[in-house]
Amino acid sequence: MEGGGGERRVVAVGAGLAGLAAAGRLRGHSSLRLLEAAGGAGGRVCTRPFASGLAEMGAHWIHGPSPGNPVFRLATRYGLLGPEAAREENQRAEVGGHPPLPTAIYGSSGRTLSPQAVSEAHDLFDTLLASTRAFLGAKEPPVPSVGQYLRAEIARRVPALGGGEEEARRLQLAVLAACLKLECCISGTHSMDLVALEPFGEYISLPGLDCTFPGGYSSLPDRMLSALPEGVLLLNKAVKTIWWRGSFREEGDNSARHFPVRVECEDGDAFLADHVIVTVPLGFLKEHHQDFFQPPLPEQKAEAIHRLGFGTNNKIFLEFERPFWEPHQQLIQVVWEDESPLEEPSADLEANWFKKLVGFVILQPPEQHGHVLCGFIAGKESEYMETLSDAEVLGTMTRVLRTLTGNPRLPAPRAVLRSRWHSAPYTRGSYSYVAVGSSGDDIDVLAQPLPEDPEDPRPLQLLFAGEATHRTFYSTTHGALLSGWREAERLNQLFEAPSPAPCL
Ligand code: 6YU
Repeated sequence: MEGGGGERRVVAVGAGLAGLAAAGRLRGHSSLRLLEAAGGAGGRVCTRPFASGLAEMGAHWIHGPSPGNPVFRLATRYGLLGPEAAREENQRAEVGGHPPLPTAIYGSSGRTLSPQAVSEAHDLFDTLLASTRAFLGAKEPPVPSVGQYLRAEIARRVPALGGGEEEARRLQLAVLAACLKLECCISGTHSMDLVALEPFGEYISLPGLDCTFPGGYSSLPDRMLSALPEGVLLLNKAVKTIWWRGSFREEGDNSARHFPVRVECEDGDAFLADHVIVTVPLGFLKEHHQDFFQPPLPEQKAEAIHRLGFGTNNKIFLEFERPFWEPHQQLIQVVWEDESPLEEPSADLEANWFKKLVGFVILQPPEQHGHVLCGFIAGKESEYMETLSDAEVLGTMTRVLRTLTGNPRLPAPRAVLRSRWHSAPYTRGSYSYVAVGSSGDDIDVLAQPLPEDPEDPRPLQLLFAGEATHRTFYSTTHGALLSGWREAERLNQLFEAPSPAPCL
């Protein structure tokens, strides 16, 4: 069956935002199944109860909440956002992905650093980061990675840093090292040395002051799910193998109806389909694509999967009996005063993993959340943290905070909760980035449906969605949502096209 008319069976794999968006947009199919490995929908949008409020284990903010952002539009339509997000001046704010929030900066010597003391380094870092955009389209960027470029520029400016004073210069370098770590969290990578310089400017930051969901980010996938017909979503249905380019018939069906795709699940169930929309994370594809698709993916697609980056960014939530921070503060930034971006960071994960922690978001308002900090940590140190017990993480965080506050008797947090995205078997990390050796073209190759030949009589057997398939909004919820709509529209167009001669 091709083109319009006849039975059209569609299976979508993965019920994150991309899968839910695709399922909600499809028209003209006769049967749709959304298969999800986990026990609930939402994927990397995952709100959990913690303390007296909620904790976002995955996506935290709408990045760039403004009319150009489809997540913002949908959340507004569903009435899921607070009054701040509705304010037009907030929607117009251009912050380039780095919203200015009231911040306390804690140094490892146990003192709080004044904003003036660190502004030189912050301003320099912002300027250098913005200058990376100039390399978009460059045939020969000066160095392969964002990290190498930033460090080379920092090295050139060292003599002038801190007004030439040795101690002040060391502090500026330590702040620059902290800025680099924050950038690792934003890009979801172990090191900015892994992030390609030339395509870095292709990522688009939308205007708007990042906002959160008062009822939890999961309220969005919950609403999207409630709009789907009952029975479409099947939970705890991990897909094991997608057989494509085949000719499969339902058991006991003696009609001439054959399907090109058979989706086989871990539990032995199987679903025959004309089209499968694959929305599993790039981390899962990296680990499993060779067995997950039979026959295996074409070489070009497999290479794109290998080349693109997928790293880890985790959160550590800590609940305190009483706040040790000022009520108006929203962020705590951490500076290890002996660090420099010009020196190799320690490779001893066991001894030093916690130094990769960039700081904490203070969950607001305390009446809703209790006194809760949300720490961010990326890279191998974050993956090492996943292997520790809750008690070990809580103990280390207590020691770190005692050092940073200079208060050896600071009470320990009373509860801890952390994400473990690298260990999650159906995710294997947090989100994608364009790695050295890769480019935006690889994102497009990943998004390309199969079979490749547009004249194939059984077109669009495999379609690919998910955040890692969006060339300018990768790593975000809006990228995921748009990618799902994109693939649904691709099928809708096929279904609406005039039907060629039937060919069974
Ligand atoms: C955003 C934010 N955010 C923090 C953290 C994380 C992410 N993101 P899904 O994985 O959701 O769905 C796939 C499903 O498939 C899943 O349910 C699986 O169980 C299932 N599956 C897998 N295998 C299967 C199988 N075999 N069978 C059946 N099912 C299977 N985004 O907009 N704001 O604040 C953050 C953050 C810790 C982990 C984020 C944020 C990323 C989003 O969460 C993510 O993109 C989407 O939810 C993915 O949806 P999906 O449907 O594609 O996959 C220059 C430059 C810089 C570039 N980066 C800048 C942006 C920074 C990104 N922001 C990150 C920050 C935070 C805090």
